Amino acid sequence: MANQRTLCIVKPDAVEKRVQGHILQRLLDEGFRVLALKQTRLTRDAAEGFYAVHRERPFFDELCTFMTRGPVVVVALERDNAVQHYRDVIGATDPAKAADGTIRKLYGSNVGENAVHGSDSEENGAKECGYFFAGHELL
Ligand code: 3AN
Repeated sequence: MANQRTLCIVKPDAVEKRVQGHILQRLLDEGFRVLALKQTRLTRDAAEGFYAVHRERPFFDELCTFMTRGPVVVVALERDNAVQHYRDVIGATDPAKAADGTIRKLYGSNVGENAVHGSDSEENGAKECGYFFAGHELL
């Protein structure tokens, strides 16, 4: 399968637990290439824009409050079959339901504080990388 891009965000809960290095190493071990990487802090506007598709969901406000409570590490990744492979590596949205050995099982706390974000399609993977990084940073 062709190269795809997907976006990892190490969420505030995982940065607070100081496991961002473990998560990055796992992704490297899984064959992902890091195209771009930064630690940043999301503004409320940035979080609401990123999660705009979830605006009508009951947890939207809680999600944006959580995502802005501390630093995040944003990583643009590339690999063949990146979107599905990454989702396999992170596991189910709810860490309690995630398979053993997945990132969310290892480092997530609950369905809201689940350690990492993952893109859900090839189209969104490319779009989300572009939300955080300029085109020349993703070459
Ligand atoms: P995923 O991140 O696995 O694609 P989505 O797209 O269903 O999951 O949800 C987006 C984000 O919203 C999740 N990463 C999670 O942090 C948060 N979320 C999903 N469901 C809930 C919920 N019931 N309560 C609080 N936060 C939630």
